[in-house]
Parts: sequence; C-alpha cells; structure tokens
Amino acid sequence: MSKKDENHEDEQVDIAKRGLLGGTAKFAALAGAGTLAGVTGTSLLGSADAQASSAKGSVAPGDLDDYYGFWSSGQAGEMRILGMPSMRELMRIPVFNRCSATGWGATNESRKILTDGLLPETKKFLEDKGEVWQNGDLHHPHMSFTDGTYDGRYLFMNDKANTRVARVRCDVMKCDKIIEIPNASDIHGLRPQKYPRTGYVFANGEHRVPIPNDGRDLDDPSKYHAIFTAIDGDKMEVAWQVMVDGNLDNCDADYQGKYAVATCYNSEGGVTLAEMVAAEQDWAVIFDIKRIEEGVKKGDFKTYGGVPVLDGRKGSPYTRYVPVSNSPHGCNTAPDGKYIVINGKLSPTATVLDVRRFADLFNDKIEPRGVVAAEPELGLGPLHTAFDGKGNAFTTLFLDSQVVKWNVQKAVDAYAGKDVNPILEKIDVQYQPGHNHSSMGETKEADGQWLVSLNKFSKDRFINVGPLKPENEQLIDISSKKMEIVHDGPTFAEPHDCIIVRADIVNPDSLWSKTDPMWAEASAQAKKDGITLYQDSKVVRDGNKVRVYMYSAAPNFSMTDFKVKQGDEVTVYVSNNDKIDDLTHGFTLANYGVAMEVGPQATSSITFTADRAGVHWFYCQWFCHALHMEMRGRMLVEAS
Ligand code: CUK
Ligand code: CUA
Repeated sequence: MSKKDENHEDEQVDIAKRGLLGGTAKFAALAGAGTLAGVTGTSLLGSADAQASSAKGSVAPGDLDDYYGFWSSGQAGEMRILGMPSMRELMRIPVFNRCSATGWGATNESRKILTDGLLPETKKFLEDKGEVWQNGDLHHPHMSFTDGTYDGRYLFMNDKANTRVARVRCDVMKCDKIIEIPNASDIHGLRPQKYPRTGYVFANGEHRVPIPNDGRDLDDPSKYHAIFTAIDGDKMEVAWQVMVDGNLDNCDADYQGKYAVATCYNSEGGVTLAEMVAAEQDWAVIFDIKRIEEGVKKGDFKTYGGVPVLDGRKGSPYTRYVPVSNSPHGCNTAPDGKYIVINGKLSPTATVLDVRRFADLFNDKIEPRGVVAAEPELGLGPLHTAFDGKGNAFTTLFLDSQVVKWNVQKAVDAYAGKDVNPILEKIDVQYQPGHNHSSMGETKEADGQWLVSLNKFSKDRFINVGPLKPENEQLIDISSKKMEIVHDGPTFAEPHDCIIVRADIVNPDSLWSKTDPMWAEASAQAKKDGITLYQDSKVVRDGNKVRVYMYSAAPNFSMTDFKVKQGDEVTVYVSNNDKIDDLTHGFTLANYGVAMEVGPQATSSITFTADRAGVHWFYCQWFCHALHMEMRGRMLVEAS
C-alpha cells in the first residue's frame, strides 16, 4: 500500500487556471461533485485518473495499514486507534470514560490512575459522592517528540471537562497517568514540546476563573485569569504556569525548543457571548520558554496550588501579545519550522507568524505585528491547518464546509506586495469541518500523503439513525496536485482532533511483562500475603477483608470456587498465565457489577463488598478458547 511514487507532479501552480477557478463557491461545488463522483465510480469527468483513484485509500482484507491514527473522542472520553488509510477502527483506549469491556473505572489499577493525580479538593469531592469517575471531554491526542518528530513513547491528551491531562503508554496502549491541573479551568489546547524532546506538554486553561477559585471574586470577572501550563511529560507533574490576559484556546510549540504559542479569544475578558466577541481584535500569545525557566529559577513567581505561577500578563518579560482578528482558534506550526499559522475562525483570514522574528519581538526591536509574515484570506470560518511538508497548507473552513489548500510562501509573497494568489484549490467536505490532520503533519517528517477532515455534521451522508447523527470523517488524498476525497467514515462523538503516525514509529508489545508497574500494588500486597502471583491460588482472610488470588490458563481459572461471608470486603486478583498473542481473559462476577480484562501475562484486581448472599458465578468474558463458556467458577457467600 504505497503510493509514494505516484507523485512526480510539479507542485508549481498554474496561476491562470487557478485565477479562473480559484476561490469561488461555484468552482468548489464543481470540484466537490467531481471528486465524489470519483469515489462512487461514476466519474463526471470520465477520466481514467479519476476512475483509478477510487481504489486509493482502500486496504484489502488481511493487508495492514501504513499509519496509525490516534483519535480523540470528545465527550465520549476515550482515545481511539484507527488504521490509516483504511480508517478501520482498531482499538478504543479508555481514559476519561468508564469501560465495561476492560473494567476501566472498576479495577483497582484503573481507579488508582483515575484518582492519584487529582487535587485534594477533587478527591474529597468524589469521596463524598462515593465515586472515582468523572465524565470526560477528550479533545487533543498528541504523541511525544524527540528532535522534531514522533518517538513512539507516549500519547498525551486533555480533558476539557474536568481540567485533566492524561498520558497513554505506547508500549501497551493503556493510560498510565492522569493529573488534574491546579489554578486552571478546563484544559483545552494541548501540544507536546517538539524539540529537543517532550519534555514539556503545554496545556491551555481555557476559561478564566479567580485564583484560587475558592469563592472569592465571584462577581468580579476582571479578577478572573486563564492559565498556561507546562507539564513535565516524563514525571507527569506541573513544571510551571503562566497567567495571561484573555482566554486560551489552542497552542503549539516551535521546532527550536524556544517558544510556545497560544491563540486567545475573548481579549475583552467578557463573560457573555456579546462581551466576548465585542472587540475587533484578539491575539496570539507567545511564551518565551527560556525566560520563563529563568524566572522560575529566580523565584519570580507566586505559588498557588503547590505550583509556581508567573505573571505573563501584558507587559511581562515572559510573553508577547500579537494582535490578530477576532476569536482565533487553531494554532499550527509548519514542518519547515519557520511559520506558525493562527486560524481566524470569525475572520476569513489566517495569520502567519514568522518564528525567526520572535527573538527581536522579545528584545523589543520590533512591534508585535512585526512577526506577522502573511495574512491570506482563505474563506469563511478557518479553524485548523495541516501541512504536507512541501510548503502547502490545508485549512478547514467551518462555515464554507470546505478544505482550502494554499501555499505558505505565496501567502508570504502576497503579504509583501507581490501579485500572487496563494490559494491553490478548495474542495467540499461533508459538512462543517473542525480539525484536519495530515500524515506526520505536525512533525518535521510531514510526508504529504493523506489528510483527514473531521466533520462535525454528517446530515444526509448515511442512512438515518435518529435525531442524533454520527459525525463524518473524510480521507483526502493530498499526494498529487489535486486533492481527492477517497473515503468517508461515520463516527460517534466527537473526534475533535487526531494524528496520523507512520506505522514503523509505533511498536506496541503483544504481551505484558509480569512485573509491569501497572499492578505494582497488587504485587506488593501479594508479597505481604506470601503469594507468588501467576503461581499460587489462595484465599487470604484479614479481618473482614478477603483477598482471593487466582490465575488463569485457557480454559481454566485456577480456582473453581471460593467462600466468603456476607459483608466481607473482597479483592479478587487474577493473573493471566497465557503467553499467546491475543489471548485475553476476563473476570466477570454475575450480579455484582464486577468485570475486568486480564491481558496475556497481566494481573488485574477488583474490590467489592460481598453483600449479596448465595451462589454467584464468575466467568471469563473475553472469548479465549473453545471451552470459553465453561471457563467459570463460583463465589459462595454465606448469609450473615
Ligand atoms: S478544538 Cu474541536 S474543532 Cu477543542 Cu481542537 Cu477546534
Ligand atoms: Cu478465558 Cu474466555
């Protein structure tokens, strides 16, 4: 499945042709119709090219994909893995959600991850309700970087709903850390540092709140603040925070390891919609990472919630505010390392910042607008921009329901007064795109093969499933001069964002290691109880606490039954002894709401109160063997 050689076409644009066709809605509609015809095989153009290309993006049964897609799921709270370009959904990784298949939110291991990194007040808030779980709103999944490209170590992602940032280990594709960010409210934009490595994970606190947010200043929005956070991605701890003016929306890092940039809407500091969009201009904030680190060293901060908070409001040495049109949204660094594109949202323009001028800006040699290198007019509702690594940018136009391809250098030339049109092509997408993402597009290895458009509405695109419709993600072949939509995929709530990573970079294991830190507590408890996990099967009584250790080997649990007393607090530990690829067992305890996945060579544990007397079957809920149905046993609960 490689089409790398197909693209020998010169990217040089035929100006006359573009001038004739470019930019008008009429052309876009025509281009869209032609493109779609190519997909259905009834090409209006009738060209052999369009016919042949309908097979692009399809991966034959049994063939493997070239790329991993890591997808957000918005308010569903999980992360998803897709194969690309087939867009086959391969896996769901529970993070900010509950999952009955894997026991995420129910097992002791997942409950620890879900609660360990929360702020004390949140822990108490949940304990008072007897809960560990909070809903999630996962927007932005991004992989860790080394030297400007993905390194296959971790994925990081935000939860807008409860101000959290999570990490997924790429070796086992499970979430291993979740932290709640103090002082901020509602983490939105999130990007890892690209150079020299991650390093920091930058996280935008979107909404403005008083600091500390303990009941003071309720009616005085002038005292509310938004907080930019740098998280140490190795330790998953907050390194430092910067207080800014306005709201924070999206962010990105440079390729030099010196700056991060965030879009800000609501420079007005308003609390109603009318107030938030009143001003003609908002801004992009640039953060000088070195200066901030020096500021932390010098002690130029206040400590709130246990972390250093620097004052980065206007006039501070740590930040610069670059005025851009009303309510900018996406923030995307180009793979050449020179430019960062700020997407206009309410303005039909994108503002291109030249990273090479940032030093002069911080040294007050130029005015803030002096870093603007271009401001092309792209269409209505520009939200996010992706890159092909060949100098071209692809921006979603939410209101126009289009993706516009434009050339960054031509936009820079036009801004400098040259008579060139940077717009290369527009195609219709179905409908209202938010994020888009190109293969390896946020790395220096952007390869210009594929672009995904994540569309918020599918409307009439699929058979009707009721008032709540799926969204629609479309795959666009960007390897040749003309963009071409080659695939549609409906999807459940709500992939804001995704990344497309070359498959050779991601190398997950097929088996767990028996000593994985994920179940360190279970191992420690077993040791105290004189138990060797994966070997012993035993019931240990400790007052009214009962610990049941068993292992599994298809199609058996090592215990056929165990007996407890009504009211006992029971913990069941299951270690999976099977070493075979894909041989996952499970443990479901009937009528107790207890279920968990136990991966090959893994240990999982779950704790519950045995408050229902009687015979309760436990069974394996992951199909593992011809005798899978027989893989079960009994918990016998004596009435008290
Ligand atoms: S945001 Cu969703 S379309 Cu949360 Cu990245 Cu722009
Ligand atoms: Cu073990 Cu099914």
